[in-house]
Amino acid sequence: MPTPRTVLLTGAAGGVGTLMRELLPAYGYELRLLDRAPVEGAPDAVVADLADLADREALREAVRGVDAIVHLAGISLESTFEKIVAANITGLHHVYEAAREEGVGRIVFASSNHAVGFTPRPRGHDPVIPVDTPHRPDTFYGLSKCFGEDLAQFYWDKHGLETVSVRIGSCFPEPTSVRMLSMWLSPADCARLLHAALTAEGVGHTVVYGSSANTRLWWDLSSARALGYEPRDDSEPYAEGIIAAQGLPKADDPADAHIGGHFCTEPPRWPH
Ligand code: NAI
Ligand code: 15L
Repeated sequence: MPTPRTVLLTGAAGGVGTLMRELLPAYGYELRLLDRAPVEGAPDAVVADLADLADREALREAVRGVDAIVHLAGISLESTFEKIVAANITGLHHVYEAAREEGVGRIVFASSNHAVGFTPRPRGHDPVIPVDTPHRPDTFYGLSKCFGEDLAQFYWDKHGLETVSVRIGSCFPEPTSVRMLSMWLSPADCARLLHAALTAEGVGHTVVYGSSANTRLWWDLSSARALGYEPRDDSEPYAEGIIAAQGLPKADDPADAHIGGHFCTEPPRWPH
């Protein structure tokens, strides 16, 4: 795959989108930005003026002429089933249809650790979690990411549209919890991983875990490394401070039993 020049970045106003808007241009990409919320500092660059994933025409216009899509937009936490369906299932379908109709060859899809959130955390000398571990969603949100990975596989098998599904751990400027010492994806490593996912040859549909080279890593980065991803960051320098402030997880706390953490145990927090 020749390095794509023009990349549509959906969810550009969000946390990861904001970080990637700053970091991806250094790899030579010209970003086209899409979000339903205003993208601070880049109003002129937003195509289709505050486009929602529900708007098929706006999406089609947004993808026209781009070489690839980094799809971050959507509901990023647990919500009502209806809201999740609208943005993460119907909206995702609209993105894939727009890409198919406009001949865009590759999508990098922001999947999540919550697609496999009920997977038990490895303890002691347990092997790390392989990328082909069964889906075990911990929320409607995680369930939508499982659907997204299957949709990606379907569009590859049926239409030859390639996807790298990145099961992102926790992508924030710094790790802020003991759990994140295992899951952290530094912004710089996120940009490295997205660049690898955009440029690797013949990915078909590839699923990778998205974390930095954390000392306390729970999952297997080999499918990401096979794309050319070489993480350079490690959460370990933050460990002493975080553990001193928060303590180590208690072995009998159910929120600490699975990789999805509190997503596995907290009751829904949205109004019914
Ligand atoms: P975020 O919630 O900060 O950003 C999501 C963006 O999508 C927002 O700017 C929002 O306005 C936009 N959006 C939501 N629904 C939309 C719609 N219907 N039409 C157009 N735009 C819409 O989320 P964040 O943290 O930046 O995550 C980005 C992606 O990565 C999400 O898909 C999330 O599920 C995934 N992810 C993020 C992780 C993280 O650590 N930040 C971990 C795992 C997955
Ligand atoms: C996610 O999927 C969320 O989008 C993000 O906000 C974090 O909660 C992250 O997972 C995590 O598990 O830390």
